[in-house]
Amino acid sequence: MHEAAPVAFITGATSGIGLACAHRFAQAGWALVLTGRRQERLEALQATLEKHVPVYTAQLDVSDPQSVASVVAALPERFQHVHTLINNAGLALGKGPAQSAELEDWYRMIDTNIKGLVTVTRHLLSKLIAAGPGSTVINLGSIAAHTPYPGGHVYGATKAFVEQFSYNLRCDVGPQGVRVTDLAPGMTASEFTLVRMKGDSSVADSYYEGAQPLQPEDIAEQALHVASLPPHVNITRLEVMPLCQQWSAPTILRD
Ligand code: NDP
Ligand code: 8X3
Repeated sequence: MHEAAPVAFITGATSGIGLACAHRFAQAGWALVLTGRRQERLEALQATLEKHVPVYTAQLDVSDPQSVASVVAALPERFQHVHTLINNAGLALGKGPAQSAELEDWYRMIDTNIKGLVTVTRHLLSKLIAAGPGSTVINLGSIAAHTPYPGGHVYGATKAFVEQFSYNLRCDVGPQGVRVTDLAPGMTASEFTLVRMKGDSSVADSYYEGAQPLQPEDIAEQALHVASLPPHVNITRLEVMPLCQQWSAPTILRD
């Protein structure tokens, strides 16, 4: 690790878990590269956090490979030595059955949660390896990778990809000193459901009503923990659920 504060590169830092990671890592003294599509939120975040730590922001749609390449190539010298990558940008779209889903929604989930994640990872791998032992890739998976549910279709499948990609990536970069973690939350209060329901806040509100979901800060705390462990310790998968969330027994369809 470099003597200066280590650098964390966060995708989707404008909301929810990514935003909470930005605040938590800043509190712990990390230098930050913060990315997302909403420029005004990035500017506000930079104004707040750069009073405390070095911050570099870049507008980035992870599903645009050219944009990913340009952002990584343009990193200022101070932010070149990326020690921890938090692949957080992601989304679900729609919760209806597969047979009535919009194909465009499926493609966007695949483009963001899979293509975006692997593109950012690939572009940063040499920097993570150069950062030395203890560098870390934290991929935001989900309990949905293991728990199929009606309307989960492509979203759950993208998170199953994230889990398996994390393990396979670790096989290659682990010997180079890079740890890889699939950080898999359950129900977390963020803009996630609002985005999934395409702005219908009534569904989002009722989803969280009467429950005590995880807060983005709960997951950010785990991300910091994973990235701060001694270099020989790699948490390969970390699943976190709110206590109010339960598994269901398999459902039997009857005549
Ligand atoms: P939010 O909707 O609050 O945040 C999602 C973030 O992803 C935003 O900052 C958004 O920024 C960014 N984003 C979305 N699409 C793109 C894109 N194409 N390029 C760059 N950034 C993008 O949701 P969460 O914080 O809850 O979600 C974060 C991650 O956690 C996701 O991967 C999600 O699947 C996962 N997760 C969430 C759970 C939950 O219950 N909330 C549970 C399990 C996993 P912008 O719009 O500015 O680009
Ligand atoms: C989000 C968790 O259970 O809504 O990844 O799919 S869930």
